[in-house]
Amino acid sequence: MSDSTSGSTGSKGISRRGFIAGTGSILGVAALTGRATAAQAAALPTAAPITSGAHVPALVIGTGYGGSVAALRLAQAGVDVHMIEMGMAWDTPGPDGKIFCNTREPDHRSYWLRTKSKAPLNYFLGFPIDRNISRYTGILDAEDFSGITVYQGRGVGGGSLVNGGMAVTPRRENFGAVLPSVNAAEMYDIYYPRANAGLGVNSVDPAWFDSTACYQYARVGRKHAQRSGFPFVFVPDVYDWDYMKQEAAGTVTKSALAGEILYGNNHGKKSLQQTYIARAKATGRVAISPLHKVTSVAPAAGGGYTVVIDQINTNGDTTATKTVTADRVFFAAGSVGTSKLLVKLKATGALPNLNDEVGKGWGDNGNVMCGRANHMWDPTGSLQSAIPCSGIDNWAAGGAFAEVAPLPTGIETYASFYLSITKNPNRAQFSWNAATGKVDLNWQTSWKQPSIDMAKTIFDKINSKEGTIYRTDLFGTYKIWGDHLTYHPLGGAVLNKATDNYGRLTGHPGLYVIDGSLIPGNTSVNPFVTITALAERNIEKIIATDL
Ligand code: FAE
Repeated sequence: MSDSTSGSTGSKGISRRGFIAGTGSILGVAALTGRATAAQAAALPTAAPITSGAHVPALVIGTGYGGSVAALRLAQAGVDVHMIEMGMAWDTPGPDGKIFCNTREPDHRSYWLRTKSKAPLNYFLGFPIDRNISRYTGILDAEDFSGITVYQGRGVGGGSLVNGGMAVTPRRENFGAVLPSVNAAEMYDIYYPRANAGLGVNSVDPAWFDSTACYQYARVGRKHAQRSGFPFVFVPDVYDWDYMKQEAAGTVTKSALAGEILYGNNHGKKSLQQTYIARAKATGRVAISPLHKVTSVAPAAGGGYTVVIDQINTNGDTTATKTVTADRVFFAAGSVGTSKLLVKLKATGALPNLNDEVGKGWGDNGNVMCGRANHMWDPTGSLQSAIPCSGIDNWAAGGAFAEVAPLPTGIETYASFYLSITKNPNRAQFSWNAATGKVDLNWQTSWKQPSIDMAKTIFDKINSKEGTIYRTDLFGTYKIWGDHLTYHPLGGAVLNKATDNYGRLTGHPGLYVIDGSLIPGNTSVNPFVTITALAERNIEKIIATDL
């Protein structure tokens, strides 16, 4: 399939019957939790990149969770879709035979257009650990704003390529604060189950967890949490736990047990490439153009939208600029990508009717990191699975949910490491800077203080009980808190504010937001299941009523 113009059913041709048929297949495939292998996914039909002058019924900007859900469901309803992705396809092994590099040996594949790595945990024993790399369109973008570095996945699959796969549905009693305008009963009865099935979410076998060396760090985390009276919870994941068992048994190539996570997993993890995107490609109606970056969307003279796209090479240079038209455009470039585009397009007059909510309501999901120094008799293990599987839930009492995170260094560190998600109330705004021609974000590092205070409700108590201290060597010299970053950007085009209650952008019919920018800054847990479930809800309504 080329640029999707060939399909017999344009977006305007969707009938109610076609939609119902599409829904039937949705329900059918939602029952599947198996995954395609990377090789199988790559073998599915791929399209030539989009050509200048093409007309597409539906153009999706970005291939993360929101974009993949939109593409699959539109295609199942008979709409031809073209997905535009600024990152690489990540379907071809490098000279070492692997598609992705591991966290211990980051090479050019690790970072998006950087000449030095920028690891989230960037010191060890007080020494900096970042290393020089050659500039390349690598998989992890550490995007710097004035007060925060926002980590994001780049490539076909978006954040699913680099994340820990922790697939957490928020507690129902917290949902009202997460998405106040959304019917919780529908979400918990229909869309969260659909999202969990579509993503292939599953849980660690508790008996194996109790016996395997690679989760000793999490068992130490459990012991310390429980001795201080905190609820310890297992967290579901999209990693294939049977594969991990085989890794531990030494019968398959190691991935989670070889430090693969932040720069991609070569085996075991069900990224979107193995789930939603594989199924979208299998419809024959979805084409993807990697290394293509959308720079403009504006109303077209004859209806629909004119979309301007830069094709880039692996050095980040523009090699071609293409102009296409689309009947409908779905913004799925992630919270930062979508917000930056919309703020720029409103300010520069390309989309003048967007409302003043665009760019507002951005939060960091309250992310803050810290480590604790354990006693010598409490080792956390030299072999650590890179896939976290547990957390400490002190949300109700202290406003913090802490992942018990790995430090997969390959050596004994005597450290417990945590990524806390906290109820941080601060919200930032994106704005257009005409002088630099860039979009700024006004987050301030000091706005993390509420997150630190909430995380301390857990770790001060554990330290006091265990007679232990915070590590001061992981984020600098004598620095306890990793308060300079987030993995979980959310908001910037908030549901029912910048858009209607289903993601339709105000003022420009046919434009939709369908990613993490709809969520107002916090999900109380790791966000991608909620992003996926909300996208499932919204696309169902859009297909039923707009097409
Ligand atoms: P996202 O997945 O970011 O996809 C957006 C896509 O759009 C990307 O592929 C971009 O390259 C592309 N793009 C951006 N701008 C353009 C443009 N102008 N033109 C073309 N393409 C563009 O968006 N969440 C969890 O729930 N559990 C976890 O365990 C977890 N761990 C994480 C670990 C790390 C290191 C990171 C970075 C994130 C983690 N997350 C986790 C967050 C999660 O990956 C994130 O919330 C989702 O990926 C966001 O999904 P979206 O669909 O909003």
